[in-house]
Amino acid sequence: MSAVAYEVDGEVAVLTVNYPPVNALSAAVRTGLGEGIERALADDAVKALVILGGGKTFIAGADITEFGTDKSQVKPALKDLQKMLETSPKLTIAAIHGTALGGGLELALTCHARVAVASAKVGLPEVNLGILPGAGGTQRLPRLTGVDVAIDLITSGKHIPAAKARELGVVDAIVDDVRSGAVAFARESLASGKSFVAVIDRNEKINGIEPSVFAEARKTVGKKARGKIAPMVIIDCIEAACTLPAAEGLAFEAEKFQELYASDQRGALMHYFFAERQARKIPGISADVQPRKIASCAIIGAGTMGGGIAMCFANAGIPVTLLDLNQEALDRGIGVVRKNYGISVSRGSMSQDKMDKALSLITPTTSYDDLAQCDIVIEAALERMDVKKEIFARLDKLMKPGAILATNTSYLSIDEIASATSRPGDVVGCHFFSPANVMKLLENVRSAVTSPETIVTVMEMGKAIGKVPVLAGSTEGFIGNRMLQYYTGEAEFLLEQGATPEQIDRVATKFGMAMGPMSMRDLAGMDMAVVSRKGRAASIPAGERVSPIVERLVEAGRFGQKTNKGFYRYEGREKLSDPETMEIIEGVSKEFGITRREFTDEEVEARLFAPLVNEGAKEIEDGTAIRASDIDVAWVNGYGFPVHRGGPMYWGEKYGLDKIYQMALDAEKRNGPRWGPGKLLERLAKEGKGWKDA
Ligand code: TC6
Repeated sequence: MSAVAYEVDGEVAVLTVNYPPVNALSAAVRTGLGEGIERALADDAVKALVILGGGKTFIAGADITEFGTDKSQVKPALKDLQKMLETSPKLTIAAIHGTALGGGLELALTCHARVAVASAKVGLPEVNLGILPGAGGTQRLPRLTGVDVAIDLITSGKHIPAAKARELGVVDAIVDDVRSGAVAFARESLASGKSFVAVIDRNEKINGIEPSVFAEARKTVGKKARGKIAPMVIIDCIEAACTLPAAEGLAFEAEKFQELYASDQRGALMHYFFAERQARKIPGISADVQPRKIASCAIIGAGTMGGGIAMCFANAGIPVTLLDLNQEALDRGIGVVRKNYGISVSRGSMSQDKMDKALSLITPTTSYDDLAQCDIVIEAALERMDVKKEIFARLDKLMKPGAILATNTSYLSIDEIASATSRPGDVVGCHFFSPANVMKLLENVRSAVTSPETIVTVMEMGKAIGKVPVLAGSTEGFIGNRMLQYYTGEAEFLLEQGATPEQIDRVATKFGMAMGPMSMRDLAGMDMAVVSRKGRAASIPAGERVSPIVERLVEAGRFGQKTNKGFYRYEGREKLSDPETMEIIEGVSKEFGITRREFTDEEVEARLFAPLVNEGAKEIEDGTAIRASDIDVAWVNGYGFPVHRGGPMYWGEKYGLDKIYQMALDAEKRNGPRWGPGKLLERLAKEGKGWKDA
């Protein structure tokens, strides 16, 4: 059966793409569309043709699963279809519902007109895959929207709603019903004799653009891109649209597309795209297991974390009851939530209306009784096992049957917390990252007895509240924080051996990390690190080294940004090097008889990230992480790991698991047993294999 259905409705041929899940432009779809367009053009009774998507959506882009395969070479190519549509003597109309993305929108841009239902969204998100809209997107979109808007849309990959698309001229009309609306639009256009100019021939909005527009864009976009190459190349293409004749602009774009397609970043970003979707699939849980409904949520603790979590649910339209036992703390918590929403409104990223609606969904309370009927309760109280167990014993008695009992702990055992209840199958970790209303990662943590239904529910819930959920097992620190200690730990060992805070941070940010490890410590507060390290001291085996640099800085009153000095000295927002820090670091080197030496940036980079990979491999080995790509998803969304590097495990495999293994052996000698390689890494390194063989 063809992937494209062909029907004739009076004078209008209707081509419906039926290729679930997202009607991507696979070989089958391109073949079906090619045949359908030819048939419509050959039929004298047909005067116009409409292209629409069957099921949930219009065409969501090129078929990424066919990239690099023989199928991607099957004719007609997308460009052949576009040529047929753009030069068709009969009227061609794209009828959009769901999403028209990437190649899907580019196909629509070669139709003579586009109509959309109000709920539809359009966008050119190729940048998120490390490529650019290589089917004319960078040449046609600016001709409709103007240059500034096109730069914003294509370099960010954002999806815009139909009303906005209409305002920008991307869509010609909003219709109530996608099919009948498009057919009616076609009939009216035929009846009125209205003529449409092909988008590629419209030059009013791209004429006379000053070069300074692109120079400015390169500055702004460059800052956000943090090492990603595609956004910058996209600006080059849009500039070409404004400076070259159309055919040459299209050729320039095609050449740049090929360059990006061949880049390592494209490989990494496509890995990440599939990794994020794979992370939602939990082996061993049957597809018959249905999630429970989460229509209300309770949160215990109105501190920074609890307030942030409340915002996530309220933003998704789910009512939240926020509990704190102390009225003053509750008022303060709600005040912070209100202030955070206020900032979003003042920045224009949220409307006042939306803020009011979100706030109205958050009900503060000091009474546990108000929580009983909620579908999920998330505890975000003090990070102490005795406190958590007491709360969970209470929740066990209080909450309605079937409620999910979740804890936001960042490292405590879910099994032990669950043991305080009579329904351990309903107990799970929902570890949000600070600030919870901003950070995308939701690390869901199962105990040995968390029920499949509970797991499926929190994974679905994560997606519903706009998070990227990853499932972890309950070992200390779960996936992310368990690895983090080796990253920050190695950074401190590098300091002892001769690197400087400035060099380490520079290498990390050049690599693409949102922030270097030393600046991160200063931001989080080193006094906190000292407390947490004391708490974990018992789990550190004898003979293992922990650098005392952080403790020494704290002893010298250098807590971080809050005391205006930590690894750096701060004057207002300015971060400055401080010789006193170096004296402290050099003092530690001397005390431990470590000869300081210079490090190349390459050495620092490898030393910083290799321990993450080593610990990640151990997490796969002991079941804390289901697969290597889940670790990548966690690190990209929770720890600022650059997505265009694919995540630490992807990076590690590219760098060489054999080298990571050798580095772990060296680290074991220097720092102690926990730094050594596990069995899995050893096997993969010795057999020359990768994570898929784990
Ligand atoms: C392009 O067009 C380049 C053009 C240049 C010229 C050549 N192909 O995200 P979901 C699968 S590049 C193949 O969970 P949602 C996805 O893997 C492309 N498969 O659903 C998943 O499969 P699974 C530009 C695709 O409802 C399933 O669909 N376009 C594609 O939350 C459901 O996905 C994009 O970058 C695809 N293009 O969101 C759009 N897209 O079930 C990328 C999705 O086996 N896609 N799948 O795991 C999206 O942003 C979202 O998928 C969505 C639907 C908004 C379309």
